[in-house]
Amino acid sequence: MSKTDLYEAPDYYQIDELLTDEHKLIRNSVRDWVKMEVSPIIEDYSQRAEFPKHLLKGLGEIGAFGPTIPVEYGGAGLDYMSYGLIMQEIERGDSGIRSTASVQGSLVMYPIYAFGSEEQKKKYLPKLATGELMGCFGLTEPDHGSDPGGMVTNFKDAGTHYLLNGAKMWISNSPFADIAVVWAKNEQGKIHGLIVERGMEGFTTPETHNKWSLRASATGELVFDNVKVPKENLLPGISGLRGPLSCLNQARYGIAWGALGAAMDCYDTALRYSKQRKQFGKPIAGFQLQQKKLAEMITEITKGQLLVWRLGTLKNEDRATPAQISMGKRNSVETAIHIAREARQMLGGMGITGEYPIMRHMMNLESVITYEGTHDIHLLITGLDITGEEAFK
Ligand code: TGC
Ligand code: FAD
Repeated sequence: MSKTDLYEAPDYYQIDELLTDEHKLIRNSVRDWVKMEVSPIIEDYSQRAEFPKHLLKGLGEIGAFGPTIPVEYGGAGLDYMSYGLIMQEIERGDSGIRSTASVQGSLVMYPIYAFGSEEQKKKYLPKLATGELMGCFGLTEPDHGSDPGGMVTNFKDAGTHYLLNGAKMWISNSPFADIAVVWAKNEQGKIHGLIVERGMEGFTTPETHNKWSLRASATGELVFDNVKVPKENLLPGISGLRGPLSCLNQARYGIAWGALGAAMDCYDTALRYSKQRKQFGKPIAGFQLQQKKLAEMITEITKGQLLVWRLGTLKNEDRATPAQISMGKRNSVETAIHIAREARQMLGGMGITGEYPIMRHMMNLESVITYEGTHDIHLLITGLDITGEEAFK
């Protein structure tokens, strides 16, 4: 199997000129790391449905865990453009590896940083930043996915500690995570975040098998059977559904950039293949129908690149609204999944093999279009934002 990564990033509108030298340096170093560490092994791990755990240290070193968390807590202290570029490059390699980074940075480190006590920040953040400690985020339940406000996982005040009961499903990183940020209702029905540590009695994390998507990412459940959670593990700075949903803003922002990375890889692969592959005596790149596909791909990628660049600018100025971030996530993933499907066809039979990354991206993106809010939920978020009329319920 060929493992040489010939990737050349498309930049049709010279968007590089909108980036600072620091942004380009960060982007290029992550791009090199992905070529060296991810591309050579990812197909095999994906085929075996195994998470490449040995990448965790490197992900910590390139600043993928909590890029925007301040340096005093072990983060990289970078801006949101850098964060986006890091996610773009990692997902160019594989959505599952980007998932691991998204969960760690946006869904575990962010809530501890934004809503945690000083003790919690000092205890967890520096180790999460290096990957020495890994985390997961428990919001979704078997009966409450798009509607997380209906959750039934709950905790009671038991005097010296809280008693946690319930179950979470579809949790990225759960099978190996050391800690879980879990969202549960108190006796008054108010949602709070709790840090649950592996090893607490009654806490188990069974793995979910037989996935055809994100096969190189570990997914599982979180099961709480009368788990005694110390009171100091409650995140003191937030209550209500706004808590977990504000973490999703961070992760959805990263996906808006990341999914475009997967799209760029599919386009680049299809373009190169079409110039080399000959049928009827000439490269298939010379046929109008193949050119239409490529022309549409680069157009959608370019529109997406401009959208996430603008979103990054707004995010740096703390002006990006949840609805704008939602649109970015939806648009990039839809763009990517469509490009992956078209690119796969351009490779003919070769497109279904692991010789090329396209089919893996295509299958991965079926999860990405579902998690962090499904495509349809994001349409409804935009619908609500522009009409003022809620259509969820
Ligand atoms: P609703 O009544 O609209 O809102 C409840 C409270 O939350 C506030 N809010 C937000 N705050 C910050 N950011 C956002 N994006 C927010 N959206 C809403 C809202 O203002 C309100 O605040 P307050 O103070 O007035 O109480 O809530 P709803 O129950 O009607 O639901 C709305 C809906 C459907 C949009 C929302 O629940 C939703 O986004 N559903 C999708 C669920 C989802 O995205 N789950 C993701 C799980 S995590 C995951 O998938 C990780 S995958 C990771 C990986 O591997 O990469
Ligand atoms: P449902 O909510 O049951 O939706 C089913 C269908 O109904 C969808 O098409 C949806 O769009 C549609 N629908 C639902 N409500 C409406 C409505 N009001 N109007 C119109 N259509 C509607 N969750 C976590 O908490 N942490 C994680 O780390 C995590 N990682 C994940 C990893 C993977 C690989 C996957 C697949 C999921 C992960 N999730 C995680 C869960 C993910 O966020 C949910 O799958 C997602 O929010 C959708 O919930 P659901 O699967 O229950 O689908």
